[in-house]
Amino acid sequence: MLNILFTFVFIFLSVESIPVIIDTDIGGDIDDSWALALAIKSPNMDLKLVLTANNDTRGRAQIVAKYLTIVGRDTIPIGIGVPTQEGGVGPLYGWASSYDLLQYKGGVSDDGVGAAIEIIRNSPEPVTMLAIGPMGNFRSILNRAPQLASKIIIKAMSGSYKYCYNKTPGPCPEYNVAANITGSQATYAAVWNTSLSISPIDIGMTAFITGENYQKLVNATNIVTTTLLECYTYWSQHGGDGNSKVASTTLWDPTAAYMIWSDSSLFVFQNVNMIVNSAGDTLVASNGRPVNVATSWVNNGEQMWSDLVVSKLIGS
Ligand SMILES: [Ca+2]
Repeated sequence: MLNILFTFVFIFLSVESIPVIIDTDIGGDIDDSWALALAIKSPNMDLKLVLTANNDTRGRAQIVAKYLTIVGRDTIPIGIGVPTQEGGVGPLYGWASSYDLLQYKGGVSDDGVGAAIEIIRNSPEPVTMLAIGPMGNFRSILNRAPQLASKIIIKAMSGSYKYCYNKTPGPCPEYNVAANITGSQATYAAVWNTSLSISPIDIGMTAFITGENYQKLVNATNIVTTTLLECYTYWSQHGGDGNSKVASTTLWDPTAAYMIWSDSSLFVFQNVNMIVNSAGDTLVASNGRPVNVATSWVNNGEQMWSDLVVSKLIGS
């Protein structure tokens, strides 16, 4: 009887969902939109907040709000993160520029970092943050509520390990790190609930969906995926890249989302100590904090990952 009870409890716990905050610079590259769609399609990710990062964070929130409204997930709160530098949103902004944030049902917090802090403080369990933009909001959380770091788990698209862009030998300043070096330095140096997990350039540079697999997405009829492809088409025609009829662009950010919705078995990990130097390089260094680095794919991992992403996105 006790065994049956334990089995029941185990099954119950294993399907329990993970509280997640997405920290995104959606609107610049289209891969954030893919990560958001995948998060919505992942029942084990309990989305507590979508927090926008870098540059015009209010404009980015308009994109999130329009997307979540169309796909019927407009009960998820949105937080406007710390704006940085001069600079706009990127090629996707026009798609949502007329969206009125006051209309958003789930509520938009002008102090997005404050909203994140409240959610983490009130959560009975650690909160996982999907970090897919420059890390200014993380630095702000550390400044405003340093005691909460022990309740935060971070899965990030960040850094460069052995390879830089175009498979040139690395490391080098990866975009998210280089766009906010002090934010990344603070994030890599902090003591979180568990070691920072990163999916660096080494992984993302070969993450694509092409061929027959991509055509399954073109033919998909569910609103999450049709709206994602609508965004991709708009983005590619307004200064972005790629051809939304043929293939995805490089799916950097969804590789970090994969570390939350799956067991990460398609990645080979190494635990190393890392620092972020003043140029934005992510360097192995004995005085760094431990980082769980996805260093490479398992054999045929990219193809299996593409299959997984597609099956998620064509599901009802
Ligand atoms: Ca991003």
